[in-house]
Amino acid sequence: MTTPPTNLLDELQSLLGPRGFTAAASDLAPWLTDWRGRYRGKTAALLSPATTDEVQAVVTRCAAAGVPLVPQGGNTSMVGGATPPSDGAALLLSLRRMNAIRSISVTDNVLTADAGVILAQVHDAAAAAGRRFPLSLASKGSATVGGLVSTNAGGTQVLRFGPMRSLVLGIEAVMPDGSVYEGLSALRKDNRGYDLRELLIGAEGTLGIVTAASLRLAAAPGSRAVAWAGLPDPQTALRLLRDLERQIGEAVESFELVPANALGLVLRHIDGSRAPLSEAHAWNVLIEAVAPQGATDAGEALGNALGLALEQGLAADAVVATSERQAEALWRLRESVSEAERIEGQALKHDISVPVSAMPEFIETARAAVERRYPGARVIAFGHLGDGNVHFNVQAPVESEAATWLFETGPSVSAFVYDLVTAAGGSISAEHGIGQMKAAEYWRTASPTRLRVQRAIKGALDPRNLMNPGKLLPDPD
Ligand code: 2HG
Ligand code: ZN
Repeated sequence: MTTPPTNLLDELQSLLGPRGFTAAASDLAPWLTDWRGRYRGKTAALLSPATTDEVQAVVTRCAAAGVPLVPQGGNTSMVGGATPPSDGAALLLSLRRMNAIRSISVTDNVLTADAGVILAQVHDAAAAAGRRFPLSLASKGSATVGGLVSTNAGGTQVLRFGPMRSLVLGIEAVMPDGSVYEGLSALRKDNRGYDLRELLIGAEGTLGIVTAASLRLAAAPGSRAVAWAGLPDPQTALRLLRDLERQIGEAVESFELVPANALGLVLRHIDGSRAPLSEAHAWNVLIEAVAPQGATDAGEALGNALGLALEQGLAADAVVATSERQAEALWRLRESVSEAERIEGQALKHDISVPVSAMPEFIETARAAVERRYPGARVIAFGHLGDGNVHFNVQAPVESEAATWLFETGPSVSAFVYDLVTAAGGSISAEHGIGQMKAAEYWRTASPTRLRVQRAIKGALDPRNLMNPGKLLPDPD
């Protein structure tokens, strides 16, 4: 692979102007490394088009020159999905300047946003229109619409509303040949054969550049309540979830599992965090319940339901936040787990899923198996229990040199975890995608038919492998 030719760079520079083109090392640096600091890439220039027409012009010119593009949004990928390859052959294509909310229709319940719009901006715009966009995650202040679509992001409200795939009604994208797929849509029903929208969601930028999306909105909530409960094990946690759903149904929107070791990291590393319950518990759950407008206050409903659950021994202790500030503080404990883990030291991340019913036992048996086979390894399994998805992260033994352990032992630990997941009928990527981090393990564990069909799709749409090379699928030989 060679670096992009100078005449192409000159052409792109005059096309995009000073705000849309930079080759200065200091401008490039922040975007060449992922959030976790695990991958470092190289590129000759950062391209920041401001419109779909400009993206189209960039893709067309790069396709003609045979130069690959790596699309990037908020750069919060957990799997090195938005980091350019280290050979410097690809150009980095940032969508962050495309940051307009194009339209909102409260009648259609649809918000259409450019790819570079940040999730928090979508939340605010939906709220200002008396609606809400029901997908949230810890990186909501930086994750962009394009990245959320391209990774089929999940987050903490999947329990009720599903991941991005359930919330994207339409997509506009520039395809690898430079044509524009004008698929923005308010349609709830559209059965015209193969669905390009479904293909582009979760494609990790390997089939085209998402430039905008039409997002489904939900009714604004009447009230919300956030609670924290302590309990002995994941089995009890799942029983508690099902009991709360029996009592207050769909009001339960989030049910997040936090083990004592994850909470411990947050309390140690995150300023201003305080233990929510008077005693420590082996496991905790954060619960959010939302009531529609005109219904009983969510706090009252959740408080009563938790009271009955406590009487049945489905939790050892629980507290319901009595103010928005307390509710935010509880959420902050949960949403800071990644950051606290990062401060503690690099971890091996495995965002895995198994059927919900199997998850409690999986967590305990897999944890015991990993700790037996890799003495001193610290398993931190937290997250979206109600979706059958936890982050089964593994930190190096305290006494080890973490970087060396991760380098030498990490691949074997990950393969071990993925074999357990595969044997349990699960997925090695429930949320974060494959990126570059999991590519080899994905090819190792996926069925031949699945890989063959995925490669055929890639080959049909991007035969020269110019869209985010090195991610998701193996580079053609
Ligand atoms: C979460 O659920 C994110 O907080 C990040 O998906 C998980 O850091 C992780 O492993
Ligand atoms: Zn997650």
